[in-house]
Formats: sequence, structure tokens, C-alpha cells
Amino acid sequence: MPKNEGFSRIIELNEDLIKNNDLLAAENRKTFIQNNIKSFDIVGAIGAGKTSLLEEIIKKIRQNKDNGKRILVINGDVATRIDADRIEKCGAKSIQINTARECALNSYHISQVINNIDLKIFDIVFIENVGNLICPSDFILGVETRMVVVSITEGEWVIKKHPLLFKMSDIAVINKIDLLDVVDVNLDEMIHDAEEINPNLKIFTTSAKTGENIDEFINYLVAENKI
Ligand SMILES: Nc1nc2c(ncn2[C@@H]2O[C@H](COP(=O)(O)OP(=O)(O)OP(=O)(O)O)[C@@H](O)[C@H]2O)c(=O)[nH]1
Ligand SMILES: [Mg+2]
Repeated sequence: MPKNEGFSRIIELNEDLIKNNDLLAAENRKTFIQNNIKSFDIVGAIGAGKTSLLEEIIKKIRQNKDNGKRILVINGDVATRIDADRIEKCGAKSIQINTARECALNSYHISQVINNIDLKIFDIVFIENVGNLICPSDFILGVETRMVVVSITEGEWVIKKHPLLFKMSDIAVINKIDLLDVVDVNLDEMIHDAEEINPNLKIFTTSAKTGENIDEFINYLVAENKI
């Protein structure tokens, strides 16, 4: 047996996995479109504020009674249903997926959900991916919009060090700006890094805690017909 055969087999398996994921993602995309659903994949660092931002978005949508959008959130976490419970408290329906040893949701997880519920009762599906800045770049899910969330507490270089997810996203949120006084980062540099990696990114700097720039962020989603 050639010395490297084992290694080459592992690489082929990974390529197959990603190819199959992409095919299933295309099916998910079709399902979302056929059911007139706006769909989001929210990726980002552990604890950056993905759920907190979602809570703000959901509260805002529900405040606006004329809008009356029906929201489903699919929460991905290694364990627990803490995020799903938080989302349900805001008045949206949520489904928690526990991935155990997997560091990202994949399109199979999503197809299992959207093909086994009545999607017609929803207008928007937010998918909160497992907190991770590396793995989700291998697994597209078939959504319309991908949003990446980091916070200033991950350090000034967090964007530069994880360029792929920023390249693959439509919106970037740099959260926890209320902590700028105590965390030694240059926010302008972080914005500059994101712009350099992906000039098409729409970038927001927010605080889900104080509400700073949250209205501007949500107004953009509404104006762009994303929610
Ligand atoms: N100071 C400050 N804290 C925040 C902000 N946003 C979120 N937090 C806090 O940060 C912690 C993590 O927030 P989550 O919203 O759970 O973050 P997440 O990205 O959903 O985390 P995972 O799903 O576990 O990856 C919580 O204690 C939040 O209260 C913010 O803008 N400023
Ligand atoms: Mg969360």
C-alpha cells in the first residue's frame, strides 16, 4: 500500500462531504424560495452576541404589529437548549439542534427541520449557527443572507485572523462596543480589516446591551427587505 494512501482517502471523504452539503444546501434554498421565506445564517464567535442580537431583532419585528411576520429560529449549539428558550421568551418559535461533537450546522440538519414542519406558517427563518469562526465556512446552508458576528472582546485581530467567513458573508456585526473603554482595541482598524477582506460587506458596530446602533442595524434589514 502506498505510504500516503490513508491521507488521500481522508481528503476525498472531506471533499465528498462538502460537495454533498452544497447539493443539499441548493435544495434548502429552493425550499425557502418556494415557501416565500426570508432566510438567514448567523455565524460568529462563541459568545459574540448572536442570540442577543436576534432577541433585539425579534422584539422589534413583534413591536411593529402591522408587520406581523412569523419567525422561526433554528438554534445550533453543541449542547443545551438555552438559546432556544431565550428565543421563545421573545415570542418566536424556536427549534434547538444539539450538534454534540460537530462544530457547525450543515445543510442536512437544516433539511431535516424544514422538510418536517409546515414551513408555510413562517415568513422568516433565522439560523443561529454554532459559535465558531472556522467550521461554518465549510458548510453553506442554503440561506439568502449570511451574517457574521464578532465582538470587540475577541481582540482587534479577530477579523484578520478569520477572513473566510467575512468573505462569505453579506453583513458583519462588530458587537459589544459598550466595552470600548475597557477593552484595548482599535474599532476603526477592525472595520478596515472587514472592508479589505470583503468590500461588499455591510458592516455595523453595535451594543446589544445598551442598544447603541441597534435601530440603525434593524432599519437596514427592513429597508433592504431582508426581514
Ligand atoms: N457588554 C455586552 N455584553 C453583551 C453584548 N451582547 C451580548 N452580551 C453578553 O455576552 C454574553 C453572550 O451573549 P450571547 O448573545 O449569548 O452570545 P452568542 O453569540 O449567542 O453565544 P453562543 O451562542 O454561546 O455562541 C451574554 O452574557 C450577553 O449578555 C453587548 O453588546 N455588550
Ligand atoms: Mg447563542
